[in-house]
Amino acid sequence: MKALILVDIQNDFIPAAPGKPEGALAVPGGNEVIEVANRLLPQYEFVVATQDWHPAEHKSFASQHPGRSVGEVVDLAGLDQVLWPDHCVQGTKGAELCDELNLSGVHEVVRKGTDADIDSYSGFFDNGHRKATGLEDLLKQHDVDEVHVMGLATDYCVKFTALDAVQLGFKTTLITDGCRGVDLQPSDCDRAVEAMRQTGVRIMTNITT
Ligand code: VGL
Ligand code: ZN
Repeated sequence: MKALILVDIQNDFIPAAPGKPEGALAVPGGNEVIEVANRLLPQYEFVVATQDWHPAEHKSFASQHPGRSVGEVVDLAGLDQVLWPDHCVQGTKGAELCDELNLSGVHEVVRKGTDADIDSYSGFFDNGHRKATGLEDLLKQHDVDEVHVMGLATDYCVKFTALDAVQLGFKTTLITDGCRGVDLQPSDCDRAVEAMRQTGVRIMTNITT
């Protein structure tokens, strides 16, 4: 079976709009993926949304590293860690999946990044591949052998979710028009798509399934 994975379509990744505050880690054009998701999700028998879900003192937050600022890289659990603004804090409005997302078409939500001491870009594992989130088991329970991946952000959580999906043996497609990225460095998103392609992710735009 084929599943759609919606990566981190949460308020904190969405730019300001009339009547809506800017998300804490707003991804340029992030709002534009919502209509793509809503158009596609009725076409899948199984839809999973991932949710970045950090404790308030998460070590990926620059605020937890005195003297450091957003965008700097530190060592965390032996891994390079980009420091982010506080975002997707458990229980906050910013951590909620976007209101405009048609949640009635989402069958399961998988939370990640819950351990304060390690980040989790992938929907499957933390960045050290130490603990699984349960997404792989969930997909296998539903006899999923193929996943289509879209959401935020192309160069972080979408990328690592798609790479892990391939590594776990799922036939994996990236829906590029359903993704937007951070581009902390110019072309990060282009490089992320290329890395996915080279690993075996099928790259598709304007998918109609
Ligand atoms: C993400 C940075 C930090 C993402 C999550 O969803 O791509 N990026 N946390
Ligand atoms: Zn995060």
